[in-house]
Amino acid sequence: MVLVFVAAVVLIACATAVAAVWRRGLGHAAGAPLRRALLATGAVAAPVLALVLGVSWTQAPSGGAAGNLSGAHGSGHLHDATQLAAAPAPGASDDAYWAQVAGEPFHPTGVTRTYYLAAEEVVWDYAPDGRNDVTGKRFDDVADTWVKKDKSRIGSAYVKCLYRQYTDSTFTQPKERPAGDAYLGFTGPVIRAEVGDTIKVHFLNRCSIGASVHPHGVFYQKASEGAPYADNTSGKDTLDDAVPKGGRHTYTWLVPDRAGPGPHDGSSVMWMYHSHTDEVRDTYAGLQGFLVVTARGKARADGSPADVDREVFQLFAVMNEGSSTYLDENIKRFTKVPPAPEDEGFEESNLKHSINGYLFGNQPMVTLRQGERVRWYVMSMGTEVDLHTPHWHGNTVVVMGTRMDVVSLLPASMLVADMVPDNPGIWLFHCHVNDHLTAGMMTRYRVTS
Ligand SMILES: [Cu+2]
Repeated sequence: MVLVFVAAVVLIACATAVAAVWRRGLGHAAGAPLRRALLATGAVAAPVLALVLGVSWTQAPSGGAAGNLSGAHGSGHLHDATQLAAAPAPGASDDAYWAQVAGEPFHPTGVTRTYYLAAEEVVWDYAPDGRNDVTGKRFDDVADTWVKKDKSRIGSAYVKCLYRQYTDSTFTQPKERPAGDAYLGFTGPVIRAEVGDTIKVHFLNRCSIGASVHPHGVFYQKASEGAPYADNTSGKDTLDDAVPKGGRHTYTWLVPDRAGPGPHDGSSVMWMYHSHTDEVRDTYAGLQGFLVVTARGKARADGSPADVDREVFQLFAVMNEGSSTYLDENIKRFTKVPPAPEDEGFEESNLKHSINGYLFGNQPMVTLRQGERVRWYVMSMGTEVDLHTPHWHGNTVVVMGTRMDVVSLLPASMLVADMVPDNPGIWLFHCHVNDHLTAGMMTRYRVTS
C-alpha cells in the first residue's frame, strides 16, 4: 500500500509540473525541448507506474483492501470471487443466504422411521483374527503392547456396553447385520432419515450403567435429548437423561431442513449419536453410532441417498478402556494378577487405537466396485489424543468440493468424503498420525474391477 501511495504522489507531481510548464509558456528556445522531455518522461513513466500500481494491487496481503474486496474468505485470491458467484458462502449475508441457514421449519412430508435399540453388555474383541492382517503376519512385540493377554494384561477382548438393533418392541429378535456391513464393528446400527421424516428410537437399557441415546443435528425437545444437566426441566422431561438398567425410553427426533444437507453439502450428511448420561464413560464403553440425513426428495425408501451406490462408515477413536466403567470387571475377568496401580504399561495397553473397534487390519474388509459412487462417512471421538488423519491409499476423495486423500478429524468431527474408485486392488486405509499407526489404527479396503 505504501508503494501505491508513493506512485500516486509521483504521478500527481509530474502532472502538476507539466501543467505549470505549459501555462507559464517558457521561451520557445528553452520551452520546446523541455516540453518534449517532459512528454517523453510521461510516456515512459505512465506504463511503468501502471505496472507498479497493478502489481502492488494484486499482491496486497490478505486483510488489506484488495484482500477484503476479493471475497468473504479474506484470502485475497481471485478464485474466491468465482466461488462466491457459484454458491452462497459464509459472509454473503443476504436474505437468501440466511434463508438457507434456517431452512424451512419442520413439516412432515415423509414417514416415521422406527428403531429398536438395546444397550447390551458384550465381550468385544478388538483383534478377533489374532494376527496383524495388514502385515499378514503374527503380531510383533510392538503390537503385543495392545493385543497380548498376559498375567496382568487384559489383552484384546473387553466387556463393553454397545447399541444393538432389534426387530420389534419385544427385544427378542436381533436385527442381523448383512455380511457386507460386518465392518461396522462395535458401532450401533446406522439410523437413517430423509428431511421431513420423524425418527422414533425405542430404547431398552440392558447394561448395568445408566445410559441414553443423544443425537446430533436433528430436532429434539427436552424429553428426547438424552443428556442430564441443569436445563430447568423436571418430571417427564428428565426420563430420557439416564435410563436405568432394565428401563425403557422412546426418543422422538424431527428432521427439518437444518438437520439435512447445507448449501455446500452433497445429497446427505452424517451425524453421530451416542449415550450422554456420562458422556466420557458411556462413549468409552462403546455406546455410539452413525445417523444419516438425506435431502428431501433425494432418498430411496430406506432413507439412503439415491445418487450414491455405496456408503461406508468409519469411526476413528483411541478407546481408553482404562476409563471404562467396566475396567474393574475386565481386570477381574481377564487377568490373573491385578496390575499395580502405577503400572504405566497397563495403562498404555488399554488405549485401543481402533477403527470401528478393530486394530491392525482386523476389520472385515470393505469391498467397493470400480466406478461406483461411494460416500465415506468418517468421524472421531475421544480426547486430546484423538486428532486423526485418515488416509486412503490408491484412490482419492472430494470433501466439500476439495480433492484430498487425507482428511482431518478432531474429537466428535463428522465428515463426508465422496469417492469414485478407479484403481482396483487391496488398499491401505489408516490414520496418518505415526503414534496411532504404530498402535494399530489401520485397515484395508478392496476395489474390484
Ligand atoms: Cu489417529
